[in-house]
Parts: sequence; structure tokens; C-alpha cells
Amino acid sequence: MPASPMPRARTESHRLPNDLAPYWMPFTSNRQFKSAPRLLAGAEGLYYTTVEGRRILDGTAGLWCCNAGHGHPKIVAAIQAQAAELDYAPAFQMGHPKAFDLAARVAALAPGDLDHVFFTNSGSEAVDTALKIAIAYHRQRGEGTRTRLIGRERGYHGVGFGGMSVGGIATNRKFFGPLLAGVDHLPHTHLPEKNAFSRGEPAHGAHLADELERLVALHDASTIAAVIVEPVACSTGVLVPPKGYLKRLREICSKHGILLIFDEVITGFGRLGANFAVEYFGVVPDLVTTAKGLTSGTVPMGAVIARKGIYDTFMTGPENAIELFHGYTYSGHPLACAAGLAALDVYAEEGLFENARALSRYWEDGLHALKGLPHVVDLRNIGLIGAIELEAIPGQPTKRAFDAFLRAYDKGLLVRTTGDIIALSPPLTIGKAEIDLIFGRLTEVLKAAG
Ligand code: PXG
Repeated sequence: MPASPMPRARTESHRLPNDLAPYWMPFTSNRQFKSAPRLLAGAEGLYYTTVEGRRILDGTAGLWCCNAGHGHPKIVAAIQAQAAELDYAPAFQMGHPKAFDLAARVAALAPGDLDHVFFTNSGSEAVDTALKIAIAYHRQRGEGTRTRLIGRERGYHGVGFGGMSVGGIATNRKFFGPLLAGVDHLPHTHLPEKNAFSRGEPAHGAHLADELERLVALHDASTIAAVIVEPVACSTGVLVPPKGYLKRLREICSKHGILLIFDEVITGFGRLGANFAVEYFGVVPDLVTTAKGLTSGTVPMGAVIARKGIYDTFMTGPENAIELFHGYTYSGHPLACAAGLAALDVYAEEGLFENARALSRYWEDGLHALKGLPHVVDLRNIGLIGAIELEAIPGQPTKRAFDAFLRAYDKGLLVRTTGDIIALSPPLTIGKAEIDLIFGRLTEVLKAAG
């Protein structure tokens, strides 16, 4: 879609708020933000407009979610029409057609017998749902001792107690007590000494999947319900799986009757130029968690996709009995379903996953051209995801990347940072010209920092 040349007409959202104090902002340095707020008023195509009327190129698809770009007319119209037609339908013991339609569409996109879809409202809820399904599945089969959950260091699975517990980012865990009992972690796969500046999947590290055998030997397979990993660990700063790693993890899980969960909240819906990472890597897990791109970020929604055998295991007992005591008031919300159906239409009609795939090499070349700029210690990429790791300022971790984020924003480019890593994930509607713009502006930012 063409970017609008001018900010849209001034509306209520273009005014400055009177009081910044009451809103406790999530995952934000509240005091820094409120001293110099970055407020967005509008969005169209690949660009945000700030309250001051500046245009900002969206290098992050919002928070890795607006895969169809912003304000797509088809998605906007679907949400508007749905709000007028059916605002809400009870999610328990009642339904509405679009929830079934969307589940069928999502199942059709997922390979193999990943056939059944449970709706949530976020990635965090999708993760907690998948963990609960995994534990309940084993109990249902008479293996109630399988309750242990295995995550991975540096993993991010949202902020519920389940996701936090299997997650592996220390700052997201250490403030919140003992977390879930019976959780262990695989080692992360970051091997910069061997893999720095890899293009796509790094060559070294498949052996790290064998650490699962060590955990099985320690805990015994009969206590382990599931292993959960992000196929590409994004929030921690984009760790691409080493060649062969995911396949090995799948083999070890199958050998020991352990369910494998892929957390595809970011990698689902085209981010890698495929429907899911499942397809990209050719490794089929037992459960897939998604969110974000499912509705192109327009209405909150997440989903768990389960293999047929898991669903069927629950479909036993008396016909009028509830099979899974789990769900949310807003599971399969009509507005989210309408947005999801429209987003999936747009992805297909405009060939956006194909666009992502076709551009991934150009994207890779643009990113790796930053090699040699001041303080750049690693560059990582896959699909339309990129990461620039910077050398930390001694004694001031995170400052170098955060300063780059602020300078990029001043230059009209939105990026994300985590630690001293800049992460990039533009809408899948991007073209070569805007890829050039992103890396051109980042080059200026990084040179100025040197
Ligand atoms: N799993 C994964 C793999 C995620 O990336 C979640 C679960 C949680 O989703 P919700 O919808 O509950 O936020 C996520 C979310 C970032 C960033 O910039 C990443 C996420 C969210 C916000 C920022 O790294 N990932």
C-alpha cells in the first residue's frame, strides 16, 4: 500500500494528554518516557505519524505484529462491520460462525495434523493454555506424573506465571518469587565465538539439543510433560536456531513421549516467509502457540494449534461433559475473529508471505552491510527479522542500544532494543526502497554513535 504523503487530518488522538502520570506503562522506562514522550497519533501503510505530525517508518511492525502494515482498508472495514453486526457472543457453551471459520483457516495454514485451534487474547495466554493442555493431556492418558515443563535460557514466552516460569530472561523472572515448581531449562543456543555474523541459520550448535537427554536422565521422562521453545528466539535479541537443532529436539521429544511446543507468537503468519516456522524448518511440534500476526496486531488475539491426537484424547467421556476446564471470556471474540479472517485474506490476496520470502535475501544483504560500523559485534537474520548486537558501554549495559533507538526515532525510524541489541521486523508489505531507508538511517545512527 502506498504510504500517505501527509499526516491525516488532526483528530482527538493528535492532542497531547493532559496528565502522563496515571498510566503505568508496560515494559517501559516510565520516568524517561514521561520526561520526553514519544506519542503516536496515526498509522497508515509502513508509517506511523506522531502527535507532532512527524512520519516514522515502522521498522518493527509495531511490536512484531502488524504484518499487513497499518490501517489496511479491508481489515479496518471488517472490524467496523463486525462491531455493528455482533459485538460479543458468549465464549462458553455458545458460539458464532466466524470463530469456527477462523479456526478452520488457521488449521488449514498449519501443516500436518495440526488441526484444532483454541483461541486466547494474547501470546502469554496462548503459552499458558498450551502448557495446561500438555499437562492435562498426559493426565487424560493416564500418565499424570508427567507435569514437568522444560523451557530454555533466554526464551520469552510472555508474562503469565507459566510463560515466565519456562522463560529464560532473568529480568523478567527475578522480581516475581519462586514461579512454577517443576520447571527446568535447556541452554540457550547463542555461540558468538563460532557463529558471529552468520547469515540465516548458524552452522554450530545442533548438539545443544542433546542437553535434553541430560535433563531426561536427571528427571526421568515419566515426569516431563513438554518442552517449549521459540523456533527463533526473538525477544532476547534474535537467536536463530543452529542448523539441525530443532530437528534433533523433535527426535528426542518423540523418543521420550514428551510433547514439543513451538512458540510461534512472532514467527507465525509470514515473518519467516512461510505460514509458520514449522513449515520453514520442516519440523512439526505437537502444539503451536501464536498471536500478533494472527490479526495483524489490530485486535488482541492469540491461539494454540493442537495436533489431532491431542484434541481427540480429550474428546472422551460423557457427551455433555466439558472436556477442558479452561477458556477466557474473550476467547474467539467476534471483533478479533473478523480481524483475523480479514488479515488472512490480505496475506493471501497480496502474497505477503511470498513477499517476505522474496525479500529475505535483500534484507540479509542490507543488514550485513552494517558490518564494520562502530561497536557492531554481531549481525543476525532470518526471514524479515534482523538483529544488530552492539558492544555494551562498560558499566552501562543497554545504554548504547537505547541511545541508538532514540536517535533512530529522531531520524524517523522505529526500531526495538533489548539489552544492547537492536531488533528489526518490518511489516511484510515492505519493499526494497524502504529496506534501503531502514539500513541507510541505521548506518547514520551507528556512525554518529561511533
Ligand atoms: N511468546 C513469544 C515468543 C513472544 O514473542 C509472547 C509469547 C507473549 O505475547 P503477548 O501477546 O502476551 O505479549 C511473546 C511476545 C519485543 C517484544 O520487542 C516481544 C513480545 C512482546 C512485546 C515486545 O521483543 N513478544
